[in-house]
Amino acid sequence: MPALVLLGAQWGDEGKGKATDLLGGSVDYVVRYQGGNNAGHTVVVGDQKYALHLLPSGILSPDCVPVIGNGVVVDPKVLLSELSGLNERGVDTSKLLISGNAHLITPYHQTIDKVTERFLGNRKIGTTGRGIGPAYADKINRVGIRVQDLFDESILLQKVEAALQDKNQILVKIFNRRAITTEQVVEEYLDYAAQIKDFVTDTALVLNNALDDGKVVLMEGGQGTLLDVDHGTYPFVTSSNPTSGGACTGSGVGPTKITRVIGILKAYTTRVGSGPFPTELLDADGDKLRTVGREFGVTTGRDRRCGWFDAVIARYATRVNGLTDFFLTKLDILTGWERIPVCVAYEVDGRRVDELPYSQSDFHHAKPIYEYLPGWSEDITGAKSFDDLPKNAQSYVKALEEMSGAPISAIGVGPGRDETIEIN
Ligand code: 2SA
Ligand code: GDP
Ligand code: MG
Repeated sequence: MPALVLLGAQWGDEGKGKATDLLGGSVDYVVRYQGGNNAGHTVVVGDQKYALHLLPSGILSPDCVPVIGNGVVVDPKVLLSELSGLNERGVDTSKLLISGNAHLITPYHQTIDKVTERFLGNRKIGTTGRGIGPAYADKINRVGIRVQDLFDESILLQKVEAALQDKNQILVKIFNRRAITTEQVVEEYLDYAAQIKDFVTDTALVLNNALDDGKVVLMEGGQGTLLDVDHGTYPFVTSSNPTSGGACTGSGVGPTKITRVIGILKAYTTRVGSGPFPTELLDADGDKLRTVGREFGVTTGRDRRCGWFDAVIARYATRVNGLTDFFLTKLDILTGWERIPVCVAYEVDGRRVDELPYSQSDFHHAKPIYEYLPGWSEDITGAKSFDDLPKNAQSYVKALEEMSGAPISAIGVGPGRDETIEIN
């Protein structure tokens, strides 16, 4: 099994951190390929809970090499504080590798992210405010600063100066903010350079050599399919490609090396930030899902919007990612409902629609068409095999599998590593 991809099949927070950690013991490298510290991946090991933002979840598996790929945007301040936080808890982070081609997030990116949101008013995206979009904008606009630029002071100076020219115009003239000086940024970033130098390398070369040597590489997505800048609910998306194609561009590993693409799928649906969400529950049922499922942002602490499972989205994720299988997560959170609605299709302007509408307005108008599946009341957190699940929980899983277009190979029944049912 050479390279595999693990990604979010919905709007993020499906439980990717736990799934990556679960596979961590059997893989040699875990690679983040997009996003940055907007991500919040929770891993529970025994009685210890870790919230990872920029670091790949494989950092908690001692034999695994964690890699920050070229497709990631790196905030070095956050990186260093995340590393020291883990070190204080006894986690060895010395194996970390960071691509010299990854782009840097700077304080001006964060400022622009926050003030842009403010100016958008009720059209705001609901970003995490971490500077992700502005950093990717600079990358595409070819004025970004890369990790490798940190190690040549004169290049760093030139690049920061060039990048700040238009930023300062915008900050001062449009947003009425104080200008940022080149020296300020360079001084701060040279200090980070010294601290991260030993981690930086040509990660694409390392990964391809490892694959040639028969090693196993797991590429871990941040956010989710519907937050993808190309395939998601644009403009209410993040500024990168969490979908499987992004794993190739964001790591430098070609598609012919990938043999498995796992979609992490929550047994219901959540979303953070603005944008359409057909099965969203704005009532007591939504509050119940949020409370029981502890659906709060790992990075920002925001309430997550909650709703029922949406099979149209799951089928779409299967299609655009070429999924081989799903891990179904948080089935335990659905315990206690008499019947559970599942969205099987949409009604758009009086028509039944079975596929995700590509038109933004149609998706905004989409109303869920529900089927109602019988619920269960037994506690399932101790279930070790599929047969341990109550019959109605088994039927729920089977129904979701049939509707979603790919087999379910694991089921989460609790946040812990061992609270997982593997299906062979
Ligand atoms: P950004 O900051 O530019 O990436 O925001 C753009 C949209 O992407 C959404 N987004 C996320 N959605 C779910 N989870 C994310 N990570 C954190 C978590 C979120 C948090 O694990 O809980 O703590 O709020 C994540 N990161 C980005 C974001 O909500 C915008 O809709
Ligand atoms: P990620 O961004 O996809 O890694 O997911 P988050 O960490 O943001 O959110 C998922 C939350 O669900 C975390 O608190 C996990 O510990 C938790 N979790 C993951 N799988 C399960 C599960 O099967 N059952 C329960 N109850 N919690 C889970
Ligand atoms: Mg998350």
